Amino acid sequence: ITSLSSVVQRNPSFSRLNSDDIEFFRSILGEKNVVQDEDRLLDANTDWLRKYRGSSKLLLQPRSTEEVSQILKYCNSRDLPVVPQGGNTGLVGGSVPVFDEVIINLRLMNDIVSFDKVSGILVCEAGGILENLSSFLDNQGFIMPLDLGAKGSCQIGGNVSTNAGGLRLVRYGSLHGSVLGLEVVLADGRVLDMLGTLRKDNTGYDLKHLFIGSEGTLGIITKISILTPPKLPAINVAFLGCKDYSSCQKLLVDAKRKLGEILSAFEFLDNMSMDLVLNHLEGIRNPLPPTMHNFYVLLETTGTDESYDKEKLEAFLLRSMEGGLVSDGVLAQDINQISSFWQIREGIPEALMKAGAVYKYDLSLPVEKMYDLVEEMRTRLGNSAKVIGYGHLGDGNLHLNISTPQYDDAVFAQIEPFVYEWTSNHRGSISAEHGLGLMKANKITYSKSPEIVQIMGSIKKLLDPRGILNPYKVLPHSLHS
Ligand code: FAD
Ligand code: S2G
Ligand code: ZN
Repeated sequence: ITSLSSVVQRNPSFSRLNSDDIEFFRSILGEKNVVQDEDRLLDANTDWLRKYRGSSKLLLQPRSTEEVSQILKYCNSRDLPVVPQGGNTGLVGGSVPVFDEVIINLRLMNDIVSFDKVSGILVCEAGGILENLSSFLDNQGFIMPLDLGAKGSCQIGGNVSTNAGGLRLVRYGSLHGSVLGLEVVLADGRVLDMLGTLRKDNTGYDLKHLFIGSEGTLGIITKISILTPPKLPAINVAFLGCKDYSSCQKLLVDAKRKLGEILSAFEFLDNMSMDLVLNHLEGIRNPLPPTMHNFYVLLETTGTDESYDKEKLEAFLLRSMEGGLVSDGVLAQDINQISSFWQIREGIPEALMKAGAVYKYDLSLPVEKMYDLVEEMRTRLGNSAKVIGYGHLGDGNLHLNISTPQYDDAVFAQIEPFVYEWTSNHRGSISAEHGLGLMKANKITYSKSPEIVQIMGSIKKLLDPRGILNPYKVLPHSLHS
């Protein structure tokens, strides 16, 4: 657990919670949704990585936009800072308090407001869990336009707030494209109704985009309207072995060209990632014979015609093997095999947690350069740490993870600022999809110019003048009021 006081000082203009506050919150939320229970607070104060822990004394669970509005109006007038929280699966310390901020969790706001079966437009409350929304849509013949390993816990409000990428961005694009509208409550309690369900609406500045990826610092997202793709019948998944990284990268270029519109996921992992999963997770085995493949690719296609897609994919795999890009591979024969392939890829974060301490770097980099950083880190760290590389190769997103038995400042000093400087020198992004949170609040200038960061600060000041929304996160501490 990072000692937070070393990272940032508590803002002296913020008030401390008192018994009148508790009475007020009880008067609008009722007793049971004003949570002061120690165990539940410990859980809500600690992030998924168990790396960050706040000291909040209060967790609020509103049931409606109106209640969120009343809470924020009151907190704003009292200078009480808050942390909006969804599934608490964030990986940059953004979803838990730094000090005693009031936690506002939207888990009770999980209604489906409407679903249009013709357009596929879903309007739902922000507390809907991604997996539950996916099952609701599955019965309607649609799918969510994103999928990630945290689907069982993350909320769609958290996904929008972090502009989550995930496993299918290569096919369905970013939430900036699929989110059509938002309802957001501002720090002073005003409710912004931007909940449009139109594909096209060019009337003025499209403000909803400010809130997508704002990580709880500009407003609390309470409703989302999102375009959901139709569920297609033909899903095929291949698990491939490659001898080197350049083969993975060339395979990606080929797949985009030869599989074209049916390609729906292209994930890669190195053999160290595979070893971690095999060593730390039960019941998972390598689908390929253990001859050393240095890299693995999980390739998925989704289309309308099973035999056509299978034929296209088999021809592609055969050509790739003949061309030496693929040294071995297996095409899933049924849904169980498909999920066993996905379990390997989606199990890596959990395997890393079981292996000990982990330093995570979620980077966008030019695909041809991406793995050079993993190799440079291995050279820098020698055998003081395990360095693995995996991620969404299809959209140029590397998950560089450095695993040690426990957190170690000497290792940390070898990693930062080197990783950020390397990324910046290669014109990459120091946060591809996880956001900046607390972990990278002071690192934003590795990927954004000071002028741009200043304008972000002005927008933050305009929307949250007292700075009560998720303080100490995203923007450099010098910019927080
Ligand atoms: P939380 O963690 O609760 O909060 C995240 C941020 O959003 C915080 O800053 C919080 O203040 C803010 N927030 C939450 N709800 C709201 C709201 N309603 N209004 C305003 N602000 C809000 N991320 C990816 O992008 N791609 C992946 O592939 C991916 N895989 C993952 C796999 C695992 C196993 C795990 C544990 C995490 C993974 N993540 C991934 C990270 C995480 O799941 C995402 O960032 C997710 O979008 C967070 O959703 P959440 O509901 O848990 O939000
Ligand atoms: C994933 C999870 C975070 C990590 O699995 O796609 O986003 O680096 C990641 O383990
Ligand atoms: Zn990811």
